[in-house]
Amino acid sequence: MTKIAVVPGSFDPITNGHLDIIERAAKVFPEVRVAVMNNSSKNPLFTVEERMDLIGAVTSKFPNVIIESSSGLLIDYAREAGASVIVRGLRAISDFEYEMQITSMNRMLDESIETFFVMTKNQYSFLSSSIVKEVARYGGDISALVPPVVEKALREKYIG
Ligand code: COD
Repeated sequence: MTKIAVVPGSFDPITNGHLDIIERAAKVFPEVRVAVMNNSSKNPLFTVEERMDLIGAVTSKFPNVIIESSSGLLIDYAREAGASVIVRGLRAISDFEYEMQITSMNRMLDESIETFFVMTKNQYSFLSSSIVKEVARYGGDISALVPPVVEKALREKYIG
């Protein structure tokens, strides 16, 4: 029986698109673990702790959402968490190739853990943490793209 689902990502920082996926997962699965993966190939703006705090602040209304972090393989984290499902968001066709690659690799490593895909709301289909950081860096309006607490954190990073 499916009880625990993992929503993994970099979340650097969490956007309304991420939040949409987490909310949908929280409606379907009894327990959702949002896993901040410390992905060494990226150079993050926020520390893992900062990213976890921001996710915690914007998901506090969901009692079944737990925030954790891992610096290892996603599949090992999921297995240790006792999860049977990994939930990923899909925005556009361009996400497909990357998602297929990591899903196939994860399945090869442990075929007992399924990956489910959730399609984002149309208004978030262009949204990514990178694009939000780019707009914030140059002082653009990001209020429709991220929760207010994330907007404030981005302003503090870029403006001080
Ligand atoms: N709407 C809907 N979903 C969205 C949106 C949006 N606007 N923006 C992002 N998402 C989804 C993404 O599709 C993804 O499912 C999730 O939200 C997180 O997105 P990101 O960009 O924060 O995180 P990613 O995609 O960079 O995360 C990649 C991982 C860190 C999960 C991956 O690299 C990983 O598992 N790393 C650990 C090492 C490992 O196990 N690698 C896999 C073996 S190949």
